[in-house]
Amino acid sequence: MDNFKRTLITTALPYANGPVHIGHLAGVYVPADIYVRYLRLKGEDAIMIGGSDEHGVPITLKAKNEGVTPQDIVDRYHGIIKKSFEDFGITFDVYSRTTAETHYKTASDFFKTLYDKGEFVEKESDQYYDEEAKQFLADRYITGTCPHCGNEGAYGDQCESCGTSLNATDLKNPVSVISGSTPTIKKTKHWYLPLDKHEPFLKQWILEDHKEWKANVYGQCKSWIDLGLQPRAVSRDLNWGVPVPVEGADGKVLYVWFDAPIGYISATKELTPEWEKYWKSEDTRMLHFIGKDNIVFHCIVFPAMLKAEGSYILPENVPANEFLNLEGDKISTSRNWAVWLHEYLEEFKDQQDVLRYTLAANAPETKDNDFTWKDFQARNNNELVAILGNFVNRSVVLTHKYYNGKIPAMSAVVEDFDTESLNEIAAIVAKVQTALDQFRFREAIKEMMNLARLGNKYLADTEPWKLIKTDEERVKTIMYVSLQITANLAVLMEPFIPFSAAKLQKMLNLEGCTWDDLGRTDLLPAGHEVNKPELLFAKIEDETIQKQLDKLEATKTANEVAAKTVTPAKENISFEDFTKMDVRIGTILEAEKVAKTKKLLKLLVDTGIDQRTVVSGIAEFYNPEDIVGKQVSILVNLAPRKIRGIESQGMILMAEDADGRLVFIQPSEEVKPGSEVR
Ligand code: B3M
Ligand code: ZN
Repeated sequence: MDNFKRTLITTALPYANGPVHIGHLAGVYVPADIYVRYLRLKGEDAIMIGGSDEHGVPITLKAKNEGVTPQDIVDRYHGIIKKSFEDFGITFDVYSRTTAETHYKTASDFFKTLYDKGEFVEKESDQYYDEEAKQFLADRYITGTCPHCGNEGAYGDQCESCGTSLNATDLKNPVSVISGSTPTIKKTKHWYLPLDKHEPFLKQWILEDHKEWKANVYGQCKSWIDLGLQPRAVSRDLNWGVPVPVEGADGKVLYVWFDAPIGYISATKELTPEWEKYWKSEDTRMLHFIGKDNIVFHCIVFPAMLKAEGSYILPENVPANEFLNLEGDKISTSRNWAVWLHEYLEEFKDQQDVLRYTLAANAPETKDNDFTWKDFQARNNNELVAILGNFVNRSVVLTHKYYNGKIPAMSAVVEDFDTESLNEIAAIVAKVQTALDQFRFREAIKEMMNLARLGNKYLADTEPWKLIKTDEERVKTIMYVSLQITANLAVLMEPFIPFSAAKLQKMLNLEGCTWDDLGRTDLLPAGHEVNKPELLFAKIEDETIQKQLDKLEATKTANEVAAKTVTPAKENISFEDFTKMDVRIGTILEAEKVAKTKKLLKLLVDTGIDQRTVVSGIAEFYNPEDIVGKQVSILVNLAPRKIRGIESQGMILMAEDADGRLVFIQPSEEVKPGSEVR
């Protein structure tokens, strides 16, 4: 580990405004947990820091929507998140939260130090202000009409309809979310971290001194730096957060991205009075485990803060991951497109390791990746059950069958294949280690599984169940070898699938092994007794998977309906544009189905002007015989179009509801055909 004496691992602090899902686990917490377990097994001084990020505007908005306080929101989700992590065996040394008292003090002091050192610049800017509520409005507190697509519900920072990112002052007809009034513009003062000033340092430190960082991380840093770094505001006008600790800053709090990374420091303080050893000595190696959307904060902003403060170390590496998608779609909390960890455990009780295994084997390390339930099932059935579980089970079962559960001594009858297989253990362990040292977790877990493959193949090739009748001596050797592979597996599995590792170690009566023991071929000495076999994994049936797929399908349908209910408004048109449409009331004279179609009816309509043929896609909702004589609205000056070979002259206007059901638009009393609609 070079010249480092200890490792400080930080993991992104999830926002406490929703539960955590598989994307969180795959991107940050499973890799970090694998890594810290690995270091602990090696006997190294390593700690893993985590906690909930409990500030920021979305939390205050959620509270407002629910009519509760922000503290209520974060209390609720901090609890849920913390429990999910525990359930999945994510072994934080401390899991804190940014509303903790220690954190307020730490963040506040940090700001004060930078302030006193003159590390900030103060600037005035224009900001929307709600005169009724008497407060400045964060971008998310303003809605208005998107200047690009006309969506009336666009936010001050982004239009979710067309995806454009906006400045609050771009919105047309801005409205305050708090009071519903039209906000005014007022001047406000904020403190900025002058990243431009730190640019030369960051350039050297990242682009020259850390060329070994993952390509996705290095690349993102490079493009930020190449664009030129700008001062960043570190305060906000908001009443939820750590108050800005200087005079005249009433109503201002630290920007959430300023206080959140300091949360790593506060949590370490909670963990140990020796926290400075981890944060302030050059022989500590600090690693930030994060997702790709957090790269700029951890590689540029936070290091600039730490550098400006002066007494802290900087991260040695930031092994950020890309995103995990779900069944081909972006995971989204608002669209409920996710596999929530607490829900997973309801369906797959005690099967944490299956998810840990799948997510690590499929980790989005170099590019975005997709989680599919089919792949999850295949990983479980074809790998965990068929290879690992099967091998381990056969070793233990045969040991009981042939030797009453006692490890046999290796006999004098040894073939090359036996020795080669024993030697292969250390070779595989070395590969796992190399991959872990380089944060290549997919490869590491693949190699771990290769040890099980080795064992499985060894048993299949040697077939002790056949030899037992003819060559008892060789079988002793075979069983000895496969039990050593099993024992090594029990230890090697630990960082990746800790629940199963613990189960297997218990089954083998194997205790206290460390990473250095791996590769040994006497982990289970002759005469050592193992316990009764227990299955480590169970097959997952198609029905179980189908249930999950159905659940997602239902979410999709619900989202489509919801999206339709609130179709965004179209762009404004002029009155002239409107008058171009000639809409009349007409009477349906004849109706018949268009052959070989499901949806189309051919209608003859009296428009008052003439009688004309119109093809209309309403056959799923109306029978031809029921609609003859009905009055309907018809756009008569739509250019004629051929539909299924029939010339359609105009269009019947229909109302369409969220389910796609079509109904006629009729005058409330009978009028003369040809009456104009306007
Ligand atoms: N809460 C953002 C996120 O969850 C943020 C991370 C903070 S890490 C200091 O993506
Ligand atoms: Zn828009």
